[in-house]
Amino acid sequence: MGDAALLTALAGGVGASKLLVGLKHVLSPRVGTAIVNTADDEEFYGLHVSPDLDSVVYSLSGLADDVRGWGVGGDSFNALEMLGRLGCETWFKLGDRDLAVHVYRTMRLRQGATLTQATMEIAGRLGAGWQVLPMTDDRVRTMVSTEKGLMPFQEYFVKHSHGLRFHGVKFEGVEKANPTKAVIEALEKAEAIVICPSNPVVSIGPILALEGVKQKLSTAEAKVLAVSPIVGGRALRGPAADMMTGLGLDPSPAGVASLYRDFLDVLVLDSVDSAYVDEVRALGVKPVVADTVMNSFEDKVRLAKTVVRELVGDI
Ligand code: FO1
Repeated sequence: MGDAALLTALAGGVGASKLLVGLKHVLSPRVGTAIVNTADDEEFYGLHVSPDLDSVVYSLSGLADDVRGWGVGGDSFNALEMLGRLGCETWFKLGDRDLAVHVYRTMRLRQGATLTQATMEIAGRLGAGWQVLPMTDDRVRTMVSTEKGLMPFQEYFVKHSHGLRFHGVKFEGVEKANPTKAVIEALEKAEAIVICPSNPVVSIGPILALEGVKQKLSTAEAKVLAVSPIVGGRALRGPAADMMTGLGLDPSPAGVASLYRDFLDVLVLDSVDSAYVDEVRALGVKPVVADTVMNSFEDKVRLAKTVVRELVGDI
């Protein structure tokens, strides 16, 4: 890969962040780009919260809480406790340091900065070391249809612990939203494209739903590789498998490959799913079997090495 290390990754939050930490390490000192889902963004206490952008930035900066996977490691929750005493709902656990980032982002947006500018400032100042790009500067909102009606993603995911029956999903505002110029450029100039092991429906889905993104992926000269977020019929975290089933897809690497088949060259699937290699190959996608569960830093680096080797040969 050239000096500019033009690897572009499509990312959601927690699952993506783990692989990105490995990729950053393997590609260092070259700098990659992460295009991140913002359809999970929500407003709390008047502040613009971007959970996936923050999970990616905190992880790349070495600030993430490794156990929870979201928020800042070792954070305190004094402000949240006080907000509770003031009668506010506190089901979304915003830590004190995390809150400072939301204050900064909201301040910059009110000053007229775009979400892209605010994110580049936050990522730069916290030391992410990679280019982190929101998928759009426009507002797109994931709304989940459940037995209790339609609700914003964070309400479904956190307040109801993704325990409600999933009927479907829509990305409000996506028809009018555009990927940013920086996003299009990162896809056009990429020498390799990675789709991180994030929920294909609600994390990668909104990025792919933006006008022009799928077309850029299918016409890209760069190889496109995805890591399956489904292992042994289940998502490692969150409701990806239930959502795939709800949408009539097989919750398996083959289901993931069929969702991405229009532009996907390679799918990395876990060793426990090696029985799916023929089905994946039949979809025109090259299967690569590896250990994809990332618990330790070594796991993240090992998987990242497999990914980079597949994309660009020996490193
Ligand atoms: N996820 C939870 O399951 N519970 C929380 O209380 C929670 C708080 C939170 C605060 C800041 C942040 O950036 C992320 C947070 N997340 C929390 C994660 C987030 O809801 C999801 O991981 C993503 O939106 C799904 O990709």
